[in-house]
Amino acid sequence: MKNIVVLGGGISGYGSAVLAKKKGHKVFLSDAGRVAERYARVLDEWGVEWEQGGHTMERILAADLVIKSPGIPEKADVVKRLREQSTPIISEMEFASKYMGKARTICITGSNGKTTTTSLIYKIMRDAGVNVALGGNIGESFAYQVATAEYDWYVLELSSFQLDGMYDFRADVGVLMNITPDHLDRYDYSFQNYVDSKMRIVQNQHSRNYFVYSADDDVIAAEIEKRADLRMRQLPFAAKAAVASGAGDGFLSGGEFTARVGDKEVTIDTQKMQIKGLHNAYNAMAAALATMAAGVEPENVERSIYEFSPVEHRLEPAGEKDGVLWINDSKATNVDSVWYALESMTRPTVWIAGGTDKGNDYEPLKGFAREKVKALICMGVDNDKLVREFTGVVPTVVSTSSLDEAMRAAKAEATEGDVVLLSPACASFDLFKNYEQRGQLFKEWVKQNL
Ligand code: UMA
Ligand code: ADP
Repeated sequence: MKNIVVLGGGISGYGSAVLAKKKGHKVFLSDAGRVAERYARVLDEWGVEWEQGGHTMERILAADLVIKSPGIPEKADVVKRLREQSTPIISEMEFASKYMGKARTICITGSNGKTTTTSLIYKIMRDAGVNVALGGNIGESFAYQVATAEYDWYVLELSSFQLDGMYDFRADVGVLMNITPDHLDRYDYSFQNYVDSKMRIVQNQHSRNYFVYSADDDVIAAEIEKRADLRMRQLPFAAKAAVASGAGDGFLSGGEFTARVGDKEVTIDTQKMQIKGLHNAYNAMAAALATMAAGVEPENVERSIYEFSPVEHRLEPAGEKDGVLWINDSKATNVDSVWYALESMTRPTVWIAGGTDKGNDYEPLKGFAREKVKALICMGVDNDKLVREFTGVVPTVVSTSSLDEAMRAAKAEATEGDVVLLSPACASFDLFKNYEQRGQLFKEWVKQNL
């Protein structure tokens, strides 16, 4: 029995606390803010001691082991104090993996495409009749599921914050979609620190494990080049140039991709998929490789990929009226995800962007903007930078400061055959609670005003 402290009482923390309690440890959960009613109830039901509104340092510093919620940064005072006295600090994933028995994991990370790829992998596994759960940076917490049910496979979306607290954990199948700058405020503004965090997806993998990764991503390719010690079976996927691997690979050419693992392969016509664009072809290739590595038969993989529809707020069609299609891509909170959104547009586009800028470099978007965007509607408290960057690049730039104003402006600009695309490249916190609320309000407006 260990004296375990769980920091943070959100979805990650309450699940960790329940699992630790179930496994017979002494548990104390501490939250500097408020613990939601629904989590408080579960903690009480399981007899977990907890506090909110502050961290009682004396009690926390007495822990043998701390499980830290991913949203709590290294620079938080409580974390610094624990580091000073070398208390082990791990993530929920690291902790829960110790109790999952013989279950195996497919773990997905990357700067963009995690949720889409994770959801698609989960669907393929479930449709194939596998006893599988979904967790990590999505849905119910991994730890809570380990505490309350038994599964053969876990499909886990992993953020860099979760990977940071993982040491002994080993993914049976690791998937790395891409690495582009994000969350640098948590990594001392060093891109390499963030890259190192993402590369933890391969740590401890041995020769029976699989690593699915984008061979088109220069950052990943450079990291693999540096690592002579990688012993797992590599499954690269690519669209630029085929990269063959003995274990298997995926390659997209002429709108069709073939994914092969060992002697099994599947061919997918991306035109027939419901998720569109080059990025979604990457996501589907990764999902096909990962699930075939987990033993799913190619015909099952094929059927589920064609059935899969966009996840909410990711290039999600929200309605069409008078020949104008409205698309909700509210989850596009960085430049790279917008690049893929614009890449996938096949009709003249009225583009709604803006919000809290994270130090964005808009240069990579200007090519597609010139080619496809007829009007940019800036939606934010401070639109100066966007207006400056795109004036002269697109024919019309309109500055607005509310969703209603932005939507009216978009409607006025759009004519038959156009798309109105909400793909902000920015966080939502200036005008909205989060990206979900921004996407929800977009969809409601479309429903009520078309
Ligand atoms: N808190 C403290 N002390 C502090 C700071 C915060 O106690 O110094 C408390 C807060 O008061 C709050 C709790 O910590 O009650 C919140 O913890 P958290 O921010 O880690 O949030 P959770 O609800 O536990 O959700 C987390 C992930 N959130 C983040 O990484 C920010 C969820 O990912 C994840 O699904 C969940 O754990 C289960 O593992 C969400 C996310 O936004 C989807 N992820 C980021 C992203 O996708 O960009 C990385
Ligand atoms: P994540 O969970 O990593 O944030 P999502 O699947 O939620 O990824 O997608 C986030 C945003 O990135 C959406 O706007 C989506 O259209 C875009 N996107 C999805 N897959 C990719 C990819 N492979 N590369 C770049 N952008 C992507």
